[in-house]
Amino acid sequence: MTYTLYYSPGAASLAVHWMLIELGIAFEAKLVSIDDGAQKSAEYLRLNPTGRIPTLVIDGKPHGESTALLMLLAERHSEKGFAPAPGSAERADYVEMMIFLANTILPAMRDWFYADSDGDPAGADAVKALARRRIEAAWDRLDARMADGRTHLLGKEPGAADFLATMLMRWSRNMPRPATGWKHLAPYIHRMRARPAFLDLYAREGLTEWQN
Ligand SMILES: N[C@@H](CCC(=O)N[C@@H](CS)C(=O)NCC(=O)O)C(=O)O
Repeated sequence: MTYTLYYSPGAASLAVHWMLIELGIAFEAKLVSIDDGAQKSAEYLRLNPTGRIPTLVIDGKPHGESTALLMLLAERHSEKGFAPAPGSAERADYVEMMIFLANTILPAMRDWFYADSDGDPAGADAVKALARRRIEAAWDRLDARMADGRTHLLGKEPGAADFLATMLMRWSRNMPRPATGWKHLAPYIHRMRARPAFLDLYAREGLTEWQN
């Protein structure tokens, strides 16, 4: 199995980069700097016509969508236990959580950060206000889930859902109400950020903000 990740520091590639490190498998990481607009280069668009990060080339074939990539990696390296096995009692919870993160929080985050450029700048404030409401409601929902004392979103063990959720929580760090302000999310975030692979990820991506 061969993997090449096209990433930009802190972008939606972060969860995939993190999980590749957690898996302890060989992969190549290629920087496509959003700050430099490299995601719109002809070379990158050939791999990912959406011009968005990430792309993961799996055995020679490029694929996008961070959530799908996490689910694929969990499936291809199932021995690591980053997703409950198909048919297991825990699988439904996992699928529901991944779709919630991908379908509710990711698009709201996109609206929060890209309202001006994806849409009409004149309506951006309204788009951002709705996005903020959706994101904060999502933190409420995840906080309520963690209130039973579980250490990770699906129970005791970390997995694909945690890498994705933590990345999304990180993106809220400069929002009016960052995820770290929720009672049960704060210790969860602290736990996820203490993982050696998270520190390794930060070193590889040159990130400094939002550490324990
Ligand atoms: N649904 C996609 C979202 C990808 C996305 O919006 N990536 C952002 C970075 S977080 C991006 O490429 N932004 C640059 C741009 O849109 O030009 C995923 O989860 O992979």
